[in-house]
Amino acid sequence: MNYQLLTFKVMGDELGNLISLEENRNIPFNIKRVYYIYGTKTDAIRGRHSHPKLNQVVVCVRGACKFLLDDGKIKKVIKLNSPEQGLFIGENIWREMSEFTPDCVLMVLANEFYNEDEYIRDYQQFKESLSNDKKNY
Ligand code: T46
Repeated sequence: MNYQLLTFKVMGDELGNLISLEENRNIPFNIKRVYYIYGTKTDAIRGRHSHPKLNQVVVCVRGACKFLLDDGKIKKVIKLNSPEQGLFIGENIWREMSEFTPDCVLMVLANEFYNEDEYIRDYQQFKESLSNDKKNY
């Protein structure tokens, strides 16, 4: 499946901790956009879409939540609860985020600007897009 859990280097000293994120170094793409998600209701389910042409790294800088990742064949649940880790999500992965703690803050780095036309928000369409992809090879 096109995802990876990245572990970042922490610069820690007696004052606290600092983590630096740099494009094409510890973030595996050019960074065009950063957004963050916070104040999510604890019973909310966000996401429920895929991206045919977007790479992202999600960092849970505070609190915790769960990511369900689905490539059409395999489903994987990942708990994010550390600012020292980043979840890389590549192309063609259906994602659903849930079980947000009240203090959860997700910071997301993306390799493209926001484009609503690039979202697939219907699961059946997501499955069809995967078989269309295969036909193109
Ligand atoms: C993803 C997961 C992890 C913008 O105007 N600009 C932006 O850059 C983004 C990301 C969203 N929006 C607007 C579109 C909607 O009106 O903000 C609203 C909420 O977006 P959405 O419902 O897509 O949020 P999530 O939490 O379901 O999904 C987001 C990202 O959209 C998505 O790419 O992978 O976080």
